[in-house]
Amino acid sequence: MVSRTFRTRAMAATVAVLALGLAACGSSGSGDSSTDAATGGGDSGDLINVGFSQVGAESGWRAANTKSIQDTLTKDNGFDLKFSDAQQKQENQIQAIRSYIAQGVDYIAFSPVVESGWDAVLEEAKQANIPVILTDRAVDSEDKSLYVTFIGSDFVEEGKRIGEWVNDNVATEPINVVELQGTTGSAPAIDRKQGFEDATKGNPNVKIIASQTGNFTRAEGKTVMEGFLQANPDIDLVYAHNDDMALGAIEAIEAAGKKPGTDIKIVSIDGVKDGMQALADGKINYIVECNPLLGPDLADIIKTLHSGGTVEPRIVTHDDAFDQAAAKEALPTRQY
Ligand code: GYE
Repeated sequence: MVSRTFRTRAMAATVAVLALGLAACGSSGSGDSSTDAATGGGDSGDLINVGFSQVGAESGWRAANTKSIQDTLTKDNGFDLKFSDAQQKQENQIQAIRSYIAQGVDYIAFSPVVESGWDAVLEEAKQANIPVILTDRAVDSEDKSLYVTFIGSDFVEEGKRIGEWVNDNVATEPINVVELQGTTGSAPAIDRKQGFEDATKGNPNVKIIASQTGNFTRAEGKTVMEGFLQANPDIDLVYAHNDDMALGAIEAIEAAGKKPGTDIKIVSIDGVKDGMQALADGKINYIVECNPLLGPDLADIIKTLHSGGTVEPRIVTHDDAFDQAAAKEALPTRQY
């Protein structure tokens, strides 16, 4: 399959990058937008100019994703990366994309904070003949010619896998579920909700009694969970759309004098280190992974396009899933 080809090639690219990285130990920090602005692209020679607009720094997943992109799209690997953090605001992303268009970069890549409202700026990129690559999150534009490809996980599938695990392992008797949703309007929040509902709608034991956004952050996950606990004395399971909100929920549950993972079960998505540690510690019950290491695949896609090749319009990354025993086993060699 396409995704496997990319993974294999991406792994080869990673090895090459690592080797180069060792040789060029301490070379200039890519991704620092002020450094890039100062150098102005005038010294970039044959480097491929890429503008990347990141969602923000809302979670452990995002930190790992940013690191993967900055560690891979380096000068040593043939890239001049301009990187900006939109602080979870769509207007900041639109502004960053417009500035990349004005600078005449070769490629624009971005992870759209929400699904809607991108057509105008993507049309501007198209008019400027700058190919756009969506990483991690989708847009809902009808016009598929506005971007070359979308690389990232299948979020509906992630929610479905959580729902199936809940059906088999917890909802064998009636349960009250509270849901901590991701950022309102974002692809992973919409799709993970959908996938879970698809998997559990045929199970009369699953009752979702409350559902609210925690914006993918630990702090908001905690606050929303505190509200859920106050309003509902009888919660059996928390479905968190990411690990950070699950970790916030753990704090709220412990503060309320209950035992997370036992009195109230928790399932979440991502598989970042802190989440996996909580899973190994028995405070989370099941995690479906969402792989944030998209840098090597992104580099591979851009190099393919740059040498005149074509890529598939949708590239799905591979995700694992972990119960408590599997988390204990995986933790020592976990990369993020
Ligand atoms: O699950 C969450 C992050 O878009 C897949 O965004 C990503 C999600 C990830 O904030 O932790």
